[in-house]
Amino acid sequence: MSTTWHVLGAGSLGTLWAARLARARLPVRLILRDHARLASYQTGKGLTLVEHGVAHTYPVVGETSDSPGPIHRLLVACKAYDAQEAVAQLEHRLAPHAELILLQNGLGSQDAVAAQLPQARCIFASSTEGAFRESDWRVVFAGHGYTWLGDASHPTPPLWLDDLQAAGIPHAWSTDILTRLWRKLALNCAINPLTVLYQCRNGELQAHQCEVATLCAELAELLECCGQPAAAQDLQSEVERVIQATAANYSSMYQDVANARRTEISYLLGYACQAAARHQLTLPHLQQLQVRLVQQLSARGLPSD
Ligand code: NAD
Ligand code: KPL
Repeated sequence: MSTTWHVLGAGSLGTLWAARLARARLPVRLILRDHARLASYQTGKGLTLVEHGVAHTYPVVGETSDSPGPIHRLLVACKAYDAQEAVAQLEHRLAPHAELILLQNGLGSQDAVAAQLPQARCIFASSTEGAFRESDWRVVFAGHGYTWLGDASHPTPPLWLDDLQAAGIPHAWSTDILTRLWRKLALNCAINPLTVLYQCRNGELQAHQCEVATLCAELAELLECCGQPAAAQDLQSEVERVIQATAANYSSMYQDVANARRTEISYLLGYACQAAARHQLTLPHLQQLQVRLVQQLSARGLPSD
């Protein structure tokens, strides 16, 4: 019998993963915020995944953090700013050598969770898959992509990658997961804040090529300084390629702001600016970008952390 996958967070990515694991008949349990959410979930038939316009519902068992039973494998699928608290609520249930898979975007939350649980194995993930919640318990698989998983302190891949294979979750084990996360962070810093400030789709940043290039140069300097030279390589051309390839899309940060949701700024641009400060690196355009973004968020009544 395979180890049960506990999935923390019934949002977009949590549902996408839980539904595919359940589809492969792997044991999955979904951890919901509280008893009210659990009661609401239990009035339905399970989690619905819409893929290529076709909906399928999977009867995944729901629970809360105070349900009984140990957790051996936990997929943490909440936002970066919720990760520490969400994991703390489950600490009493974690088996001594539990494994956690951290799906959070950006950097900072993964190290915080790993420091909180020195006994556990924390595997970091970086995903290019895209999903959004159409309604409660119903998620649309919007963009097929790939998930890289890795453990910066332990290069051996876990055996459960076979479960991901069985579930049709495209993935690869990465021995340089931090480089991947830094690279993604740099891409997100060069694109997402500008889409919020100019209120535009990714493609419209082609009209701000100089600003994007200046930010890429500063981000590359930061990556070099942080010991991530591979993540700095050809950054500008990749940012331009992503802007072109996703021209019609609104960035995730744009969507968060448009829907009056808290952003993950502290784990993206905020993390980059803090790292620059730690290295006494002056990156005027990046720092100015953070000031402008914080002003914009505050003006909209959104948290700026
Ligand atoms: P989401 O907001 O859709 O889902 C997060 C869920 O976690 C919510 O349902 C929330 O209620 C739940 N949650 C928070 N705290 C909890 C707690 N203590 N107990 C139980 N549930 C709790 O977020 P998402 O879009 O799935 O994103 C999750 C992470 O994945 C983010 O860091 C995001 O940047 C990253 N990511 C998302 C996508 C995507 O397409 N959605 C793609 C790549 C990366
Ligand atoms: O990851 C993205 C996002 O919107 O968060 C892209 C498409 C790369 C834009 O930064």
